[in-house]
Amino acid sequence: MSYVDEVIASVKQKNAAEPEFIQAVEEVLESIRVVIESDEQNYRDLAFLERLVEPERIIMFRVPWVDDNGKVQVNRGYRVQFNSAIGPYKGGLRLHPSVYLGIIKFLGFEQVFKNSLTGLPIGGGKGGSDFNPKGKSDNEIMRFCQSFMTELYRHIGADTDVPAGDIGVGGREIGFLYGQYKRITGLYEGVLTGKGLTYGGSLARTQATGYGLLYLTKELLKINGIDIAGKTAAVTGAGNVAIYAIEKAQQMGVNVVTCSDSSGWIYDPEGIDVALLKEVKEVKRARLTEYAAARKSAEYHEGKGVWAIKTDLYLPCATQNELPLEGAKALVANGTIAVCEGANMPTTLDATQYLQANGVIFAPGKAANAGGVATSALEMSQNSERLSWTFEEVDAKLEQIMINITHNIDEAAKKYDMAGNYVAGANIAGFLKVAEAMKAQGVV
Ligand code: NDP
Ligand code: 2IT
Repeated sequence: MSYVDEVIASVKQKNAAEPEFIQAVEEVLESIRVVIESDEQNYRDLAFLERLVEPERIIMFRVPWVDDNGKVQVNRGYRVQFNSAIGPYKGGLRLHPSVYLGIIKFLGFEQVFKNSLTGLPIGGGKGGSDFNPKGKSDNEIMRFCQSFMTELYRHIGADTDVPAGDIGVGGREIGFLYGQYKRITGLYEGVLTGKGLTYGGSLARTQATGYGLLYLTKELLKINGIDIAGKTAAVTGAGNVAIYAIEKAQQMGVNVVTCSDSSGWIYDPEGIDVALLKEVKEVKRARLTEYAAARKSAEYHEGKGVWAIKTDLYLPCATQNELPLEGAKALVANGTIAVCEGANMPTTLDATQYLQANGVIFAPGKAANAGGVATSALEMSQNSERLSWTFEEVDAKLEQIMINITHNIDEAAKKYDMAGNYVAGANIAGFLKVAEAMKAQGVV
């Protein structure tokens, strides 16, 4: 059996109850097969892939807190410190009832290659909890965050591990987490990113993932001889990534006609009203039914199915495995030009293969959504030098980083005779830097 196949088999056996982690590993290892097989004995002697797929450290802990009725609640907290070969662990915290170890491991594994692609010195990690923020009061959120940090603080630091936001963690949660870290340690340091602007946050971090997605999408279309202006797009999700993807797409002259949340989705042929969407989601923290109620041109549909709408671009920005094979078939039938992932692993493996086999330009999340973590790294730089850059300065750096990523994944795919396969390009380009650093640092 080839070395890659052996390691895939062993990952499946050892992590049988973690399908998302297996999915992420299988995709990466299949892509880098060509690199590994060019020097198989050496990689095998170094047990290189076994080390790549094993987190450096997994931290799991109890998070007890008291709800508004005085009842004690207990959640499970996680931090997976996956790989520190090229920098301190860096990656978000997710608060969602679906969180279990397999989700955090898949996200941490993806983060290793994504962070490498940014060209900045950040390793990969991820954390979170099965806590459900929906319907909780601000005080309940604060008590949860304080309890979570009361354990997490001892494992993180500005030069060791720097968490940030992800699903269910935005500015409010980062503020509560930061306050508790500072209270316990007495340190005023860049231990978290996505902070508020009055206490060390970076301008443009809020917008960065969504804006970055569009910078990459525009450049990728350009490489393929297509102008983004005048195109139509479907976006899924209605959170941080989706909102700022819609905003930037509109600035580029794209008509975005959909968005969604976990209850249903909006079709608004006149174009999503971003100001209204921000009011509903960022201010009221309400459901999309409120958007539909306030907007005449909008239709509301229960459940899933955004892929039924015919558009040129499809930008999934909600969660993992939201786009199944059935959706990919609908997109191909509708003549979709490109699918660029704002979320982490939103497309199932069979759907990805179907899209690629049918000529759809496909940008994987680890490249397309890297603008968020890249701007987090810019926030770390600003914290280290105790200065803040202007919005324009950060945004210009973000745009250049996304353009560089686009060309790097394109060139890596070409170099390994897989022109146009940006999944392979991203995995190979991300892997090579991590691999070189790991080899240089010996068996650790
Ligand atoms: P938010 O919490 O701000 O928004 C998440 C959105 O996705 C909400 O509209 C939510 O709906 C929907 N959603 C979440 N879970 C599900 C689910 N199981 N089924 C259907 N819809 C769901 O998170 P973000 O916008 O920050 O994150 C979105 C995606 O982007 C995630 O995959 C995240 O990992 C990824 N990402 C985020 C980055 C960031 O900087 N924030 C950076 C890079 C990637 P509802 O409110 O109803 O739950
Ligand atoms: O998936 C991701 O890249 C994020 N949630 C952002 C991580 C970060 O450290 O900014």
